[in-house]
Amino acid sequence: MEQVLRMALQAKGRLNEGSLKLMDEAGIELVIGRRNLVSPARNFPLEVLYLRDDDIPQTVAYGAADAGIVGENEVLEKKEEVRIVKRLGFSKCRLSLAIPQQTLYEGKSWFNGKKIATSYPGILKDWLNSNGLESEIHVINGSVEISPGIGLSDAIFDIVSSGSTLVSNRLKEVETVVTSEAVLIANPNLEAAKQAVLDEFIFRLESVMRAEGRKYILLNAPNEKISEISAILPGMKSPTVMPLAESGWSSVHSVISDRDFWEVIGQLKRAGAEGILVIPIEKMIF
Ligand code: PRT
Ligand code: ZN
Repeated sequence: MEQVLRMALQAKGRLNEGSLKLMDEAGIELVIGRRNLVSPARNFPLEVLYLRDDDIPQTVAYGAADAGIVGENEVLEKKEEVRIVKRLGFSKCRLSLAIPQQTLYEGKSWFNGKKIATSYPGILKDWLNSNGLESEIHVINGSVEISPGIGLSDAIFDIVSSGSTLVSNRLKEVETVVTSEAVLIANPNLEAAKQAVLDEFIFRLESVMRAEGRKYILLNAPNEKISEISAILPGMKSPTVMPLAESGWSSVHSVISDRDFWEVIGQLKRAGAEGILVIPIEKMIF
């Protein structure tokens, strides 16, 4: 019998939408809505268990779920025995130390003897130790950013994304301790059949992620210009070249990345390319 892989996802919050989008892009159709604790998939040997993000590392470490999607910050904080199998590129943020804007900051030793409010005492403690600093850690869950303003702490250690929460609380970021993004984690001792399901899931994710930021390009070129044009196009291998009905002309197909898109288009035009067509790519399978 085929093994069902149990995947823990955040029930609601910042990771939920991105996690469900990945399921969708991997072609996995979940049977029931997210209100239920468990949703089986209709067309893939997987079921989703909806949890609070804080509980995902432990659930995966204990094997109550086989895999999960969670912020790397939670994995680092909880120190549970899980494997990070893939970085997923969304929900990017950093864990930083911030102090009141008007305060003079001359380096890490500022934190000696200070009181720091955080929901991430584990990561903070490690950072303080590795820098030989001694501070008082005040653990609070939620609204960490208001604590210096109300006199509860001298500094905070919290998640920063755009930085606007810090600004509106008159704080400044002075040290970035770790960066984080959503990661796919797995139990370190998965049985082979479940590992095979996980591998297929990862293969599908990679096909989608590889396609992001790339475009398919088609253009027409006189035959004598094809080698020059091929040299401009990086592509997966060498470009596909097909003869056009009009003699002496060919159609050239390749893949280009968004990053150097306009530069490449300019070079192609100067090299004699015409009728350039650019189309989005959904998936790339190698
Ligand atoms: O209910 P549950 O426990 O599941 O959710 P939660 O409330 O604990 O977590 P949630 O949904 O807020 O965040 C889940 C994960 O998203 C985090 O663990 C991070 O990995 C990631 N993430 C990415 C963020 C942010 N960006 C973020 N900006 N998590 C929180 N924030 C908060 C931060 O705490 C601060 O209050 O947003 C504020 C800062 O944002 P900026 O843009 O103003 O800098
Ligand atoms: Zn949480």
